[in-house]
Amino acid sequence: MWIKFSDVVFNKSVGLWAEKVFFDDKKEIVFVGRSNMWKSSLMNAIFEKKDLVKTSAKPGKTRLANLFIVAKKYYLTDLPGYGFAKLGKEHKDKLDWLISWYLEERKSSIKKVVVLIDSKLWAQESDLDMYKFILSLELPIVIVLSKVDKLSKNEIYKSVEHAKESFFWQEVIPVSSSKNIWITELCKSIQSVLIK
Ligand SMILES: Nc1nc2c(ncn2[C@@H]2O[C@H](COP(=O)(O)OP(=O)(O)O)[C@@H](O)[C@H]2O)c(=O)[nH]1
Ligand SMILES: [Mg+2]
Repeated sequence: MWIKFSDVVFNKSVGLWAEKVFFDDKKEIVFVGRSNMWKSSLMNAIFEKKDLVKTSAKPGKTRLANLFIVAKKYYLTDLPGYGFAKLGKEHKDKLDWLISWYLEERKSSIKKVVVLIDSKLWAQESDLDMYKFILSLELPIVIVLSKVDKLSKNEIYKSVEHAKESFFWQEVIPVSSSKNIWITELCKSIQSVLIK
C-alpha cells in the first residue's frame, strides 16, 4: 500500500523551547540541511504541491519547525537550515539549538531523518557535525543529494560514491525536482519506515 503524500495539511509551527506545544505520538520524518539546499522545494515535490511549504531565495528565512500531517497519520517536518553563518552567531546558534532540541524532543517518534547535501559541494563541516549529532541520537538517516539537475550521469555517480564514503555507507539518494524517478525512490524510503 502506498502512502498518499499529496493528502497533506499544514499543522503548526514550533519555536525553540515550545513547552506548551502538544505533540502526539504520530510517526515523524524530519528534513534537515543547510540553508538553500532546496529542502522546502523537495517537500513540495513529495507533496505534489506548488507552494504549501514556504520556499525562499533568501537563505535563513525559516526559523521554526514547520509540521505537516500526511494521510492524517504522519508528521513530515521542515526544520530550519543549520550552520548559516551570515545570520550572525547569535541567530545561527539559536537555529542550531532549535534543531538539536527538536530532534531530541521528538526522538521516539522520528523514524527517519532526511539530510540534504549539496551534490556539487559535497559534505561540509556543518553537514558532518549534524550527521554525527543525528547518529548520537541513534536515528535512522537517509542522505539526499540535492541539486543534481545540472550534473552528468557520471558526476551523479561520483557524488553518490563520495557521499557513501563520507557518511559511512548510509542510504544515499540523489534527487532532482524535475526527475520524478528519484523523488519516488525517496518516497519509498520514507514510507518503508512509516508503514511497519
Ligand atoms: N533552479 C532551481 N531552483 C530551485 C529548485 N528548487 C528550489 N529552487 C530555488 O532555490 C531557492 C531555495 O529553495 P528552498 O526550497 O526554499 O531551499 P531551503 O532553504 O533548503 O528550504 C528558492 O528560490 C527556490 O525557488 C530547483 O529544482 N531548480
Ligand atoms: Mg526551507
